[in-house]
Amino acid sequence: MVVSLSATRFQALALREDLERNLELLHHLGFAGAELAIRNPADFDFNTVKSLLDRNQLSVPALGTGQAFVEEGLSLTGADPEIRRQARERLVLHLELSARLQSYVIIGLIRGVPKKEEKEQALEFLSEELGWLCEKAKALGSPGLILEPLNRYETSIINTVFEALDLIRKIGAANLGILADSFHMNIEEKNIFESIASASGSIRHIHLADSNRWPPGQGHLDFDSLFQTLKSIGYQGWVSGEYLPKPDPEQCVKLFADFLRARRIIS
Ligand code: LER
Ligand code: MN
Repeated sequence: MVVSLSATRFQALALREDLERNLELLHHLGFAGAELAIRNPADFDFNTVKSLLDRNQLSVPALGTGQAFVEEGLSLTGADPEIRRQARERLVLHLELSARLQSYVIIGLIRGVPKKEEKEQALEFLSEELGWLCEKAKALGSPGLILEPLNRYETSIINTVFEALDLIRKIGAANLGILADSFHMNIEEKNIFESIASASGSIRHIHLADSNRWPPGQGHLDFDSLFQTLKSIGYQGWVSGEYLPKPDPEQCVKLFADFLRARRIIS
């Protein structure tokens, strides 16, 4: 499950703020990991967070970074070089933390939301910044970065798995992969399963939400075919719940745990 360490305007987050209580809930329900959404790693004491994770036997597969854009406007493609510099600097803090926790660093909304006429330039900035960050990740001992295609209502660049693959090939860094989110894919992909299969070597992490961004099982996405596809490509990574707190924050996590348990994804 994705867990935010602080309050945020980003809505598709069932669990936020009370980290101690949220991690206990996840442990109690049988989850093996907590994906941490962190606006600024400098705001948290590593040892405190790590001891809560250890106490609840939770790994951290990935770190979310989008709140730095949503709350502060930091963007890798901002027209202002100072904004790009601050975004890069912030992501270095995420990379340092990711090296300590052995998690991927997510490139979602931190890539920014360029206007139509800025798109071409923005893709050049993104390519340059990601190339630099991938080198930095390697030097720091981080597992690397994962680029998340987001639907067209959230950003104007990298909406599909193919566009992500294309950029990754151009950058040519082995430690840059894809985070595939079922909610975004349902809006943008011609065929979710074919897209996943075509990017099999690059898919490093999965976000699960149903068609309406409620927990899996509460909409009309075909998750059994999705899991079958992941199995067929030999996917060894995590699947992480990122959805709206519906019907309410605790109930939706319980529903998701039952959904995963029925498919033997958690025990
Ligand atoms: C985040 O993982 C996500 O899916 C987006 O909608 C916002 O970054
Ligand atoms: Mn997502």
